Amino acid sequence: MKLYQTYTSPFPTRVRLMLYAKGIEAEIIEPPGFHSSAESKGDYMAVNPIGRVPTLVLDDGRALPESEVICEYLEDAYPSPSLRPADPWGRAEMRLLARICDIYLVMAMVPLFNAAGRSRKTWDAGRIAAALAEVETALGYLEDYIGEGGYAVGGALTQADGAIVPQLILAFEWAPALFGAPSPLGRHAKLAAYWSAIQRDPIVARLIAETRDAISGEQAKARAARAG
Ligand SMILES: N[C@@H](CCC(=O)N[C@@H](CS)C(=O)NCC(=O)O)C(=O)O
Repeated sequence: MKLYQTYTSPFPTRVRLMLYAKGIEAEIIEPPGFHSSAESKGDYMAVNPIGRVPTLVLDDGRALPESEVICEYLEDAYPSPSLRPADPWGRAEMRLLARICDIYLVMAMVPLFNAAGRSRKTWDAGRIAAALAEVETALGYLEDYIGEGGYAVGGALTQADGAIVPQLILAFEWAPALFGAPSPLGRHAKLAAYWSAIQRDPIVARLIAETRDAISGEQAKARAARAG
């Protein structure tokens, strides 16, 4: 099995949580030239015509895009240990939290991702402030529904943690640092308690460390490119 992905991206991180938690062996492949341009994605477009990461490729060559679909596939194909709550209501809560991330939080972040990819000289302060306000609203939705037992739902790791944690790295750390805004952490008490507790889970700690390393690596490359 192969996972095409990049370590800076939140969606593949959600899939790696499944691989690590279930002990599934997969070759991790970072498509060369991925984040630069559509043209530079080259052969990767044949693997995933949508042109996004992640893509899971099975040993027989079948390829599956879309992080949530991949996670559901892995859960069905490798049911133990389960990353779904046992009861229907818990499963609904897990899917709700993942959906809030995908629809509200990620969409709110898009203008910030776009700005990050462009020179600071082109940044529109009004647009950035509006996007940060949208992020704040979406974090409020997560605050309404996040579990209070140290995990997103109930007392154990589920797919919802995989959806939420990478987005919180971006919302709590990456965006405030890049755009010089105060971290939203202090404004969402339940999310702050979750953030502090979830980092004690060893699988989540590994994912966070991988993401932070990848983000600082990219930032160092960007600084070197600007300097040179
Ligand atoms: N809905 C997709 C979203 C995947 C996505 O947008 N991935 C980003 C990276 S986080 C991507 O590949 N963007 C295209 C690019 O960087 O060129 C999923 O859940 O897998």
